[in-house]
Amino acid sequence: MSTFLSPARPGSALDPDPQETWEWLQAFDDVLQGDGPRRCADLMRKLIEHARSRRVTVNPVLNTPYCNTLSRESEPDYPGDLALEARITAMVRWNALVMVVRANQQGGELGGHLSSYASGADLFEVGFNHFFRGNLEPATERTADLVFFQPHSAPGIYARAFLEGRLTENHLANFRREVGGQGLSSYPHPWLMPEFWQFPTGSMGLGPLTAIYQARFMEYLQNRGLLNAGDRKVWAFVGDGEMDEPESIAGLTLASRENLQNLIVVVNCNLQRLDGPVRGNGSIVQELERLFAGAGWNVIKLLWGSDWDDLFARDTGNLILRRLHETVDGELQSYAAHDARFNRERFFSKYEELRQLISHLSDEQVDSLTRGGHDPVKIHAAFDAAVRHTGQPTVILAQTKKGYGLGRWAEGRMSAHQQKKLGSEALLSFRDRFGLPLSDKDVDDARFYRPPANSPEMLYLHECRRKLRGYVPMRSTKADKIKTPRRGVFAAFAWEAQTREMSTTVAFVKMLAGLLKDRQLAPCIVPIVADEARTFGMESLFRKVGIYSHCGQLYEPEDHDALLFYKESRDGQILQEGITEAGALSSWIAAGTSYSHHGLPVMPFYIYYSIFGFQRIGDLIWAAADSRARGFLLGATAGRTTLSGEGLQHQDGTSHLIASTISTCRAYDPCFSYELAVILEHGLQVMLENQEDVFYYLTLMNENYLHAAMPIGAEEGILRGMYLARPSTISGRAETQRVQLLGSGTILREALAAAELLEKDWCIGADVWSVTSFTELRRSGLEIERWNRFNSAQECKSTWIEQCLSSTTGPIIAASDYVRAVPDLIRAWIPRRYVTLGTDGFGRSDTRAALRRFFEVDSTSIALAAIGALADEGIVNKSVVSEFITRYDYQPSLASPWADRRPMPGVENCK
Ligand SMILES: Cc1ncc(C[n+]2csc(CCOP(=O)(O)OP(=O)(O)O)c2C)c(N)n1
Repeated sequence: MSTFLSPARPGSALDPDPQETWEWLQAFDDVLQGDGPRRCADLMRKLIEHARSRRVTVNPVLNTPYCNTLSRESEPDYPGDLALEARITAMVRWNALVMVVRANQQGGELGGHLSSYASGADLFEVGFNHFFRGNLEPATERTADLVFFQPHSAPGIYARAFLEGRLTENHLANFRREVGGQGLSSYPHPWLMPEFWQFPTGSMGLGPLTAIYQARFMEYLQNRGLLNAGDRKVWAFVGDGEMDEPESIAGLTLASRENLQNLIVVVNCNLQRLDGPVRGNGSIVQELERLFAGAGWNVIKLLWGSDWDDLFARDTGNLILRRLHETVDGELQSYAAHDARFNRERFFSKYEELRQLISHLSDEQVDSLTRGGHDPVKIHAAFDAAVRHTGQPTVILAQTKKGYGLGRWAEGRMSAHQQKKLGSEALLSFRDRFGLPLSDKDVDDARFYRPPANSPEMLYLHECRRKLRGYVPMRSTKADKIKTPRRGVFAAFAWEAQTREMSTTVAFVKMLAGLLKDRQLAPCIVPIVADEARTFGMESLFRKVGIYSHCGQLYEPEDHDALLFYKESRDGQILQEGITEAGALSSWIAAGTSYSHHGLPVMPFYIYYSIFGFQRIGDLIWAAADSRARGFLLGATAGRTTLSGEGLQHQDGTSHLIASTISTCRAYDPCFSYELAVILEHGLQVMLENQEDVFYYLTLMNENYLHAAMPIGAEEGILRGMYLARPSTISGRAETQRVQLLGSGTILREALAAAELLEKDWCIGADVWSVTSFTELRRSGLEIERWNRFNSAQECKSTWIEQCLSSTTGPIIAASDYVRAVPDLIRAWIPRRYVTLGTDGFGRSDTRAALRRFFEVDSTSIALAAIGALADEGIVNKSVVSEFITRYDYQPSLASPWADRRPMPGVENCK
């Protein structure tokens, strides 16, 4: 099972001098007896240092034996009434069980899980009765701990809230029946249950990662003097199988590096995941111990219940440990699934002395030997030690049984995770095992149970929560509104036409610097980068607002004599996360939900390479939306052709498409700095003054160009998604020879150039529309479409697209630096022939001009598409198209850029 095993008696074949070994061990035992464990540890440390100074290699030992870290002697007295708590836990277990069973009696389509909560129930209940602090209501100042619950344990959390009177029987009866109201969401979900759940943990791995960054953000706010976090804790309950997700372990060293003593992770080690054992052929507990200890965490192993204490004490030969270290998890799972006879025969009878050791125990006693995660006394001791521990984050590795209490139908079974239905025999057996006061008929009817309000259980339960200041989980949204500056204050430069070229990234950084001068807003701003600040020209902020470091700056920076030196400080404002987009986004979530968790609204601006956003960490962005996070995401170096030389892995052609799938994400692709300023001003107002639970995604480019002046009255269109940026300059000509060109982001400039070309060389009039957001246009289009469907008796409403385009003439050509599916998002509301151009296919490295020609989104390709559309309408002669193709040297025999794939059989490739 593990490399660790300390045999009691030296003298194995591998020991060349048993006598000498024995003398050393004897000497150690003498010190232990005389001077205690601390002295022993000191001596060991000195010995190892000595060995290393003599160049003797001693590999770090990161494992301890397979037993509890805390000794019986170190356990504090249990502060509660164990018998009452056991009865309360039994009731919660029952209601959780019945909730899932009833949901599945309706046909089995709703699903639900019994076994995860069954394994974690005792861990949660000790937390609820003695540790998890809540907020007093009404809460202005938050005092609550932040508790991340294992997602599949949701039924148990609902069942407790039912006992507490926070949920009704009707709620429980509607578990997983959310449509129509009164239902409970399958997993923790702040969007669906905004007054209850705080953290969406349903996607494995995101809970552990975001918990770490929540703990870190609390320290950040405290160090910046914005929050008095006191000794509030972040508790994260995660599955042992879940620890396989890369995100679960991505933040471990950050937590220890920053001494996050406010963080406690409890891994529910039931040794099983969905399909089978987590480490059938090894030991997940020992593996996680090495991992966390190596990452610098305080590790507490909570493996065995109090009834094992006596066995370990009598086991002077360490035979139990020896046997445990021979046992892999797959076998431990079998012991969980089988009865005392099996365990006695298979586990204890391997060595005669071991068999003897338990010979005084009856089968019932062997059967009831508990794992640490089911013993409230042991759990309390571990939680208490974790809460008191200073200087490090703590992980508690709690060994439990999956499906605990569900008997032979699920306990320790391979199929435990998928078990959703239990027959009446199983329910009766559960009632008897946990001594529930239910008649056979109650059991048969699968009735929920809540004792009378004045029962000792209910009085006790409420008293425990009163002492802990309120109920958990509970989500609050009370926070002050923040007055936000008008755009003239932070972006005065953006209104007039510019005389110097600039990228939208630089324009944004200038605006951010302007916002950081606003007295009221400035402290609330949280700039976040993942090691790309210099790429985006943000180094000027280093000196101005400083980079956050929990320990200040312990070195003189190489550039200390420069004006914009690399300044780290405890009250630094910038979160410089290093190369971890997942970590940076987790910080962004923590900041974006601060209004709820701390009653302190702040405004995060996370700027990153846009390709490494929705594509790389899209699931975290979903979690942000689920969390009702507010803030700005700035996808910089965006688009497929603006980044030119960087090539495929850096060129983003899809982020706007993915952004359109997240309903709280307002995505914009601005071209000119005035557009950016209007959107920023509005976004700040929406999120900080109106307190709407939305976030903004803005794409920024690094392409330098001259920025135009804002056309009068363009604001509304900028925000709605399109406005007329340039009316045709040809007037009085035949209105038929006219096209409407739609461009977005940097490709708007190509559309403007195409209009010039069409008008100058081909006598075709062109109006140019800046589409700041295809996604917002689509969203409002869908709304209006639905409204019209349901209100057919009334006059039809028209979409913004129709309002813009219906009085115009000519085919409509839209070009984008993203895949064509982005401009295609609005096809349904386009009143006439619509041709879309985009950057489908693989990207590649070249100059911007070459790339735009390659993807056919440059000005000539837009003009070609316009002429082609006019030809298709019969307005211009087809020969004009051929003439254009020849004049601009297009080679129609080349395959289309998106045909990097083989043609489908029978379909001729585009030629
Ligand atoms: C990212 C992701 N992948 C897969 C799943 C599906 N899933 C739900 S629970 C589960 C097993 C969980 O096992 P473990 O973490 O050990 O928790 P347990 O239920 O055993 O306590 C899986 C694979 C998911 N929810 N999220």
